[in-house]
Amino acid sequence: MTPQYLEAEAKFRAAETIQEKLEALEEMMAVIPKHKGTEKMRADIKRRMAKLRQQDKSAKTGKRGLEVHIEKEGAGQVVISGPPNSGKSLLISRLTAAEPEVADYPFTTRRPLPGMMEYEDVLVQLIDMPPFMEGLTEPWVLALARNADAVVVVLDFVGGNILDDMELVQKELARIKVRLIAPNIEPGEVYPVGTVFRPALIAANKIDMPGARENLAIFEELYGTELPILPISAMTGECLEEFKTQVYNLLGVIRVYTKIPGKPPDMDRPFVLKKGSNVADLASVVHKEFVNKLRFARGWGKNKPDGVMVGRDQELEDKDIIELHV
Ligand SMILES: Nc1nc2c(ncn2[C@@H]2O[C@H](COP(=O)(O)OP(=O)(O)O)[C@@H](O)[C@H]2O)c(=O)[nH]1
Ligand SMILES: [Mg+2]
Repeated sequence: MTPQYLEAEAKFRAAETIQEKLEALEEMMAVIPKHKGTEKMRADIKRRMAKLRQQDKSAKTGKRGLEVHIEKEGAGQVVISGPPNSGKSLLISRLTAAEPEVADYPFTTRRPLPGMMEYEDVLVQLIDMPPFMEGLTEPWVLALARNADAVVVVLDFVGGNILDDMELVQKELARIKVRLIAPNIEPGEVYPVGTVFRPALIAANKIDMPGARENLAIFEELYGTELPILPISAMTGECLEEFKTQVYNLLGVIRVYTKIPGKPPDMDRPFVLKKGSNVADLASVVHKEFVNKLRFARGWGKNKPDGVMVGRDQELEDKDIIELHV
């Protein structure tokens, strides 16, 4: 390849916006030697140009440019959202095996990156997200938040302007009628038709830095009654165990262990059910045919003294052990 081509290619790699990428690709196309040996590469450049033009067009017409859907896994899906540079990626890299890029300049994360967080004996899916930006948050980023089971808002309590940042997150979500609420409460006010409510936690990040605690006090005064706020440090690991617990609690799920009569319970693999589920709900996830064939059940756990007989309608609690008799 000629030096001109390599230079254009380097420009492409460094390009940040669709426009810059397109310009670099055009330059690559212009300087690439045109012979049989580069046929494939030229086709590839053309394909990339077409794709970027398409994205550009959809962005301008306000259509959804890119559709991103992430299959839910584990006990629930939680998006890690917030303004640029607040520490989302560092947090994910601490809690999961995912290895997102962490850097002290904004916009390092351009694609959502899921990772699984271990909490006791279950896994919770966390998604590292591109940042929210005033009026510019990509529609698919907002759609992911709408589709998730819960939302964590990571704010930088040192370098960020926390009040503006929080307002920005709420404003962006309001564009697609998503409203953040504390877990386990019923929305009180009247909201626009079609509003969906997502349980949320505010992670007051960078609490290891001087000044962060003072900002936390101010922030708590304004948002403390609306949403749970947990000071953490993705850097030092401070309060990350508590973070895991609170994230799990956002999901509104319970774990139930099953037991075969005469055998010890299977404590390795709980069934994860929505809070409020009953014995019949458990039976249906254990086996399709169990719901109808269920004769009776025995339960161990909270509100269930050792091996008490429970009916199909008996509500289940986190960590119950249930023996299904079919
Ligand atoms: N002191 C301190 N720095 C942090 C903390 N969390 C993240 N950072 C730094 O903040 C910058 C942005 O982090 P990153 O995870 O890339 O932010 P993102 O844009 O929200 O994904 C990096 O330089 C991180 O090292 C923290 O808890 N304390
Ligand atoms: Mg990031």
